[in-house]
Amino acid sequence: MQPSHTKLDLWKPNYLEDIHPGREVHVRVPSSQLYDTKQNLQQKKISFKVLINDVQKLIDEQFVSERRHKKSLDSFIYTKYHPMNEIYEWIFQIQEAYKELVSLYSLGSTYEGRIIYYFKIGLPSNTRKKIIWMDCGIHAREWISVAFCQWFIREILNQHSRSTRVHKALENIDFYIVPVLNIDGFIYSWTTDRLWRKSRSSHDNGNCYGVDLNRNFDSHWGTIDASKDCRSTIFCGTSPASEPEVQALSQLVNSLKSDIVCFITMHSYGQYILLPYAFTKDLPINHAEMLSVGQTAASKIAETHGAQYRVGSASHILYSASGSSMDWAAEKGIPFSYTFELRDNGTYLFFLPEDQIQPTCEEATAGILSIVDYINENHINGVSSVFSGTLWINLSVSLVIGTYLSVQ
Ligand code: 0X9
Ligand code: ZN
Ligand code: ZN
Repeated sequence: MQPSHTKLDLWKPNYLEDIHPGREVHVRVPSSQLYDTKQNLQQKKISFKVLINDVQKLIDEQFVSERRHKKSLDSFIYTKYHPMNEIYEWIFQIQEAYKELVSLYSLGSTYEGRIIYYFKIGLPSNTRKKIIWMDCGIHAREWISVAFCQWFIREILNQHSRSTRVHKALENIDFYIVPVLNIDGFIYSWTTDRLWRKSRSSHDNGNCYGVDLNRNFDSHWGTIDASKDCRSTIFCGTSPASEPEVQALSQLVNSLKSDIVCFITMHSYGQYILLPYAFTKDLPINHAEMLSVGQTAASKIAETHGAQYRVGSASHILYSASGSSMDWAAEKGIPFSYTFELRDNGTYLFFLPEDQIQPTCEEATAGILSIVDYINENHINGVSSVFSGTLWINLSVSLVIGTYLSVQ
């Protein structure tokens, strides 16, 4: 028999050089070569087994079953972690299902060219609205952060018609929410390395990958708790905003700056509500107010399922770090800027079990909605008219009465 010289498709191992005596080899054989190949192997006394009879059939079946199982938004499970393709699908379904409240925009592209989407969520208004910013998934392995953005978005969209509190917020405020910022890293944490933290940009001629996007912002860039070594997990990049993901976020936030009242970035783990500054022990001028609003949020969190969150300036209660988005936002003059470090407190670390997604998201939603309430009532809702006309008179009357009663 003539040996055939058809190229076979090697599946395992990947390289011919890695084929060794005594080890299994998986190979795809074209049907036209099947007879010859079998004869060949038998002659050389190489034992073999057919693993898959018809590869194409299997691919076709999977394709059909995947399409058949394409899930509706109603059946989306918020208490599970979802890979990026499912999150993209979810993003488009949310846009379709809540057209009156939601607009979907592109923030820009990741290093590997994926579109970073953000939602603008709010009710139409004649006056210029204030903005609350939220981003999730800046660190790849912090999966609960990504699950939280999805949960929070569903919550405000569902509650809009049920709760006057959420409805009021959506009248005065537009939420700008980025469900996953570091998409390349997030995907890499699903496919290759569950503990990946950074983005996936290539450095040192492809010898190392990724930048810690929370060290890449233009706030004391590259000074404290940041590395210039691309192998480090806290590599801060080659210059401030060297990364496309950070550039994209910075550009949008800069253009909206005067309307953003609150900037929240979601992380895990440790159970903290962190305040600026992360870089220095100095505090922003409105620190006391930001702290008390944060403390109220922590008490709402504790009321929900008992979880204890610590509140304070990042460099006071955690550690100092340069290049964080929280400091960058605060330095821009955005009045409220927080970093949330979600559950847990050191048991499961980045592997927070799925049965904790619901309590984690419920309590964090309660905390964040208390911040939203506070801002809406004290910094937006008719604040400029409080001291005008009748309101001022009512206020002075009640003050007088109060004084009178207390004198008695
Ligand atoms: O180090 C970070 O970027 C954040 N913590 S995480 O574990 N999610 O990576 C904290 C950022 C806030 N700043 C400081 N703690 N300095
Ligand atoms: Zn409505
Ligand atoms: Zn983080």
